[in-house]
Amino acid sequence: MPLINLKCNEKIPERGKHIYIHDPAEPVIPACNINTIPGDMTERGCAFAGARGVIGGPIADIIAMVHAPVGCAWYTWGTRRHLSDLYPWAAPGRLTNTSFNRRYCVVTDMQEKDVVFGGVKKLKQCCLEAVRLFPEAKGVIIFTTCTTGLIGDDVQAVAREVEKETGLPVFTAESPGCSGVSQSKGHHDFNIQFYRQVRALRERRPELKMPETEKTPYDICLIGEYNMDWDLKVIKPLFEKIGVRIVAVFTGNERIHNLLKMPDVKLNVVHCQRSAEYIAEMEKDGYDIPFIRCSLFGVEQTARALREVAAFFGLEERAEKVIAEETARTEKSLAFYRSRLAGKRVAIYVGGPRVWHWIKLMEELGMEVVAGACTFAHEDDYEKINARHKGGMLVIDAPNEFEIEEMLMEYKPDLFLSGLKEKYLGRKMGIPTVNSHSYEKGPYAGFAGLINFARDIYQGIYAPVWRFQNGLPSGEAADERKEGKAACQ
Ligand code: CFM
Repeated sequence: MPLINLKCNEKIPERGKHIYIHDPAEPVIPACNINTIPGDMTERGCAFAGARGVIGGPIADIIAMVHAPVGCAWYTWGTRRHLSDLYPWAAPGRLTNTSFNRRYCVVTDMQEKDVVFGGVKKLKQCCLEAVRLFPEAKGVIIFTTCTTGLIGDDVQAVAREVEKETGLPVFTAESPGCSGVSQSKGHHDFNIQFYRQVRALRERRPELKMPETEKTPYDICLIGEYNMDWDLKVIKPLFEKIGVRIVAVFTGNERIHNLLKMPDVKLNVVHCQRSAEYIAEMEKDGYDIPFIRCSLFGVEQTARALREVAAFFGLEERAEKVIAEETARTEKSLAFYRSRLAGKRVAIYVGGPRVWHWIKLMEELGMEVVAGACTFAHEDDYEKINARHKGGMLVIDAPNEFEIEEMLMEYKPDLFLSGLKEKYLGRKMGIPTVNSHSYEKGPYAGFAGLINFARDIYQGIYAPVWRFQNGLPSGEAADERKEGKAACQ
């Protein structure tokens, strides 16, 4: 079936071109990555959120200087967990003194007079003050937002001055909130600007490149992996066991001096292909570094990723051994969850990629994705969804809250993989939710992560609280859950 529209869109029929039911015989790519229709209560974020929150923010040892009125910085606080500090056991020896990065948000606090007369002086002062306050910082990234973007402060000039005075590398990420249709624009902006600035910095200061003597033939960079709830704790050892070395992760909990070595690797492995394939493309053009796309969720996809990377380096044998060991261990733990989750119907609402990352994973657990919504997906994300799903799934591009509600009412899923905002909607309707952005108790990636994911889904669906459910939305799913409750008490 091609495009459809939902009942709630009676007043905005244009939304119809964003919604379809996937039919493999007649795959549809909906309208996407375009302006929000005026009056549509979109759930999208701004371009700055994409640059600061998603990509720049996870770098462990830089000061993320937000050049903006204070409200923009507030948005950066608490949006993700304070990873560096809370879980030092996760990567021993790598995480000292980095807690400032997640514990504080640093902002120039632009006032009316700064907007009228320009904020560059204040920005420089703030950068110098922040470097003084956080001596452990190894670099600075200055982010502009709508206000400073519109008044046209020359933040690049300030960056050069601060770099000169402090000796630290100072980057700029100019991606004002209003510069694109969603946070996706901020991903793109950050990729392009960071690539160019790293390139220029390496030319100005060649000592920052990786010395030839330190290079190995098995060096890779993991691109588009942001270490949600310590996903890297399970991902890194897998690659290390097959014999490759991860020189840098763009950008999950990575240190800036490693990111400056990105052009020194032999292969890029791209996980989130929405937010970071841009930089892999640029490295391919600029430095001749090939890249491989992968999904590191679920047994089948993780195994395929390891196989493809191993094949590139001629490490197939080691990879097969790792895959066999890990699969056997995972299967053992999964048997129970599979028996409890078989046949459950799932709705997913995330940024985009995790819909296609997880279709196969849900199948591995015996469940079926019946509906998926993406905040900022592009054409290639919908191509990937269509390629992975067998058909019959409702797909919504850039949904508004009413559409999410209708999706849940109509499809009555047994599980809603959602974000922090929408989970309340799901729970009020009696539908269990699992936080699909920063997880409940992760990591969820790789083999070991799948077991955590299955456990959290199981605990959600079979939580005793559903006993008090008042029948919304009633039906089989709720009855099954009632039975399940009895079983787990
Ligand atoms: Fe990539 Fe991500 Fe995602 Fe994303 Fe995100 Fe995310 Fe996401 Mo939340 S980088 S596009 S902007 S996979 S934060 S780790 S879970 S919406 S689908």
